[in-house]
Amino acid sequence: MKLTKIPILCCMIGATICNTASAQLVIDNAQFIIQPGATVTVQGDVTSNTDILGTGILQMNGIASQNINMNGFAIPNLEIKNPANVFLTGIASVTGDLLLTTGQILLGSNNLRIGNVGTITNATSTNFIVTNGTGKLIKAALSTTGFTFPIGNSASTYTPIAISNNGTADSIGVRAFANVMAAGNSGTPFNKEVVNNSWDISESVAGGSDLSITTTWNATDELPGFDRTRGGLSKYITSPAENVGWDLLNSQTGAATGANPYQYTRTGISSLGIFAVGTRPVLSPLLVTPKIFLQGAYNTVTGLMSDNLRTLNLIPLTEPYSALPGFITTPLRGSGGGETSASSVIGSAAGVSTNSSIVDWVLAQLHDGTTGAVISQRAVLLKRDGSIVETDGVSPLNFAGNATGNYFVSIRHRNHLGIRSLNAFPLTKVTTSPYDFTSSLSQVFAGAVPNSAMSTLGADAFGMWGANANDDITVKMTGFTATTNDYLRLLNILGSNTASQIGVYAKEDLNMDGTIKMTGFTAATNDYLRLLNVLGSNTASLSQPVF
Ligand SMILES: [Ca+2]
Ligand SMILES: [Ca+2]
Ligand SMILES: [Ca+2]
Repeated sequence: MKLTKIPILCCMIGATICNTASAQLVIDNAQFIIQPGATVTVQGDVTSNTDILGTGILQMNGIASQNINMNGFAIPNLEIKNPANVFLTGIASVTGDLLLTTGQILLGSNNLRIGNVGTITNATSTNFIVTNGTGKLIKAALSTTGFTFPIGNSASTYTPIAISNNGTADSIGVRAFANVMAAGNSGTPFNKEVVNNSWDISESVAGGSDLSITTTWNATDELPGFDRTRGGLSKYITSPAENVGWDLLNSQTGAATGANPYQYTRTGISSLGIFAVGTRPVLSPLLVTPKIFLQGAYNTVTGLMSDNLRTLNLIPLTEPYSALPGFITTPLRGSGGGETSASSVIGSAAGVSTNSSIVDWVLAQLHDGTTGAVISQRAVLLKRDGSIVETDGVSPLNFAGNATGNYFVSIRHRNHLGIRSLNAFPLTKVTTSPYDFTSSLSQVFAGAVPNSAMSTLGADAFGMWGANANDDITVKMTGFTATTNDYLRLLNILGSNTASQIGVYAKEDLNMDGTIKMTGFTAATNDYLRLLNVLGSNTASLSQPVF
């Protein structure tokens, strides 16, 4: 049927059906009116260069796939009833209702606009709008009433998003696309710990929006490691430069609602862009590069620490602190416990020793800059030159999920006394802040203990006191039990002072060479002599300040 340049009243009031079986409906500058109550059924393609008038229904009812090219013009009501799906080949709008009876609409590069009072009904996990290109589903005049965008990034991935707007009503457009990428709409896709979908949300008139957004996904959309008990909905910020990146804070994370599908809701959104659901990868970064030395592994000649545990393949691939008393005792949102690395980073597979080779795991803690309370913690890696890095052995330590601000930072190690920065200092999101604990005793909090908070390892080199074998915060050789006396702890683990344990990753290995023994002529081989050297005498003691 081709209508050209003459007003035609097709389908009068009533139930009259205008059936264009298998043929195309082409409207070329004609006045085409579908009267109230009428349905125009089309089994071929629809092409128009003008609005379809009236308030009846245009029904796409083919058995093979159909195309709609409205060239930007409007359809009063549209019904999709085609299991082979309908493709949008030009921009279109629906002023009334879009009824999804059977099948999907694939937008490709074209926007589909739902008018001011328009609706979409009967969307399901199989009947929805596929945003398989740059085209968006747009709702005009979106206000407090709210609107659910029944979209998915493929025919089999249904990730609808519901939006209401407490701000100035505006046309809001959304598309879903596969993957969550490091830079929002570009960069490396994350391969774990996210729902594998992003939502790109935009407004017609910049500013004035105050959105509440609820994203929905299925368990099959979740990548390994995603924890829906402590995730959230994150936005990728593109400006200002110092704030670029995913913005989710630990305080905004929690348990998802629903039971497959699941949902997260976030309110008060005034700046639109790309949103994603996840855990650590989409948390707001907070970067710091501490530098510390461990007395037990420090070589006064080279000024580096030994990486014997790495070359002997003794460093566990999962952090040790969760299994030790007194370290990770309180679960904190978004961080702390269960960090893993790879043998290519912390094993002999990493190759010959360099200044950047990994010495051991340390536990880093972030403290509130006012109260000093621990608010985040993370097990990370220590390099031979003293710098502390992420579990990949390269990236700056990331206390993800904490906002830019002033914080104290402390470092703990399984057989050394912990240290904390003397003052709170500024940490930011994009640029890492160095903090060199090794340069001066005045870098660390001294507390009320009689000893210095760090050991003097050499000229201008200070490090964490070593030789703490027994899970407490003192180093001493006095006391009647192994729980207070580090010497007795050493003796107890060996059974006798001539026994040894070889190839171990243990707190009692005070010189961090992979062996526990009390024989040998120097502190480099004899853990007892290491203890004695740290203390200076067998009646001395050292304590860690309380922080
Ligand atoms: Ca706006
Ligand atoms: Ca001790
Ligand atoms: Ca040893």
